[in-house]
Amino acid sequence: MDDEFKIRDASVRKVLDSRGNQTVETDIVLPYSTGRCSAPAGASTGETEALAYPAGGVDSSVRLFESRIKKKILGFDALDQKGFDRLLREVDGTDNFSEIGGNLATALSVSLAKAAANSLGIPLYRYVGGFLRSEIPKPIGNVIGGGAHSKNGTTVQEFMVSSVGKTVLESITLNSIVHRKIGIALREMFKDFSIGLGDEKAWTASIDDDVAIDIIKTAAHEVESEHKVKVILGVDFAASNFFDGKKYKYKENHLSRDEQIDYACSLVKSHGFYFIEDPMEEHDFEGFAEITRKVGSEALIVGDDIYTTNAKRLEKGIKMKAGNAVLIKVNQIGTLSDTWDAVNLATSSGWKTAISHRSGETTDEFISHLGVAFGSEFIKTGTIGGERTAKLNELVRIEEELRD
Ligand code: 2PG
Ligand code: MG
Repeated sequence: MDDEFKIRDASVRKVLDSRGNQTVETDIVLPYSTGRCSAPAGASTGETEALAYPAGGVDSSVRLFESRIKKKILGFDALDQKGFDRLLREVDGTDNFSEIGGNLATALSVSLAKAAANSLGIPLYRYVGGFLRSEIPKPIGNVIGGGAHSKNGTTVQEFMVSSVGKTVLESITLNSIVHRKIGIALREMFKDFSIGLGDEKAWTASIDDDVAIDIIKTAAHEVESEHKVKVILGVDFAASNFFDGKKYKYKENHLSRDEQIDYACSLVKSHGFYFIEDPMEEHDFEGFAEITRKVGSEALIVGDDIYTTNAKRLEKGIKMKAGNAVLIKVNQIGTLSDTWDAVNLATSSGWKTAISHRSGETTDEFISHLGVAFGSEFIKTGTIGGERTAKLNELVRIEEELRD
């Protein structure tokens, strides 16, 4: 091994995420470069995702890093990403990182890749994805919602838009114009009362989901006709959060499983939605399969909580045709190599991938690079707010580089 890639130092610190909660940030230091990554946090988490922190919280992760991890990784070859990720799994010893914390594993794993890329003098998307990658994922952002991301909002967690501009800058600008229009419409309805912003800076108001559907369609159509672009509509039901074991409980209606399937299909058939995430609770593979059979030829049926970026779970879903796309979040599984395995399996099986932020974010922009490296169809990362625009603006820079 070249000494140039030997880990010379490694450290962890506590920083804040966008909800004001502490999270971990790690530095991996090589002789001529450093890689730094801070981990995000979910609010609506899948049952099978990596545990963000061990029982003692962020402090436990920090202590474990100092006492058990640091000495093992010093001197390690930064080009051996798989070996490094395997080492993290060995030190942890569980299958969901409940010992050292999935967020510490995520931060270390991505820091290592960044350090190696920096030493080689290439951007992260090239290091992970190779030199032939040239597509930027379509940015899709949450503009109105509720669920676990805000009290008093819609039952459905996220209503999203993806404007298809000629450049990333045009697309993200138009997404934010849809966001602004929705704010104006809601203010009009509520005369300035009872509206606010959720964790991802999407609008939140005490309205029924069907009203939200009308509002987003109106705003999107206005932008389509004013700017002559297509605006793709998306939704993340995050359905596990309002399934009580028997019914899908909306504010007014309580839907049976079959009614929920029909409702999800109606968003595609009657309202033109294309991106349909987690329409059923996370154990209902068969429900996902039924929706895919019914509308999968005209829409993406995207699994998030059901797959948790886990290749094993995804294998089952692919066999059952329970979806045709998967949401990708590194800290659901804990390492870059495991994320790569899930992406590879999805892509080689003809499924699309959508790289995603978490509702609690930092300003780290690694998902913008990974979205390009993975050849993702979409990148889900909000429309406004510093921790969201950090990623969107990085896409603008990457597009500029790819063009040059
Ligand atoms: C989701 C994500 C991101 P969270 O459900 O897709 O929008 O939310 O990070 O809270 O899991
Ligand atoms: Mg989701």
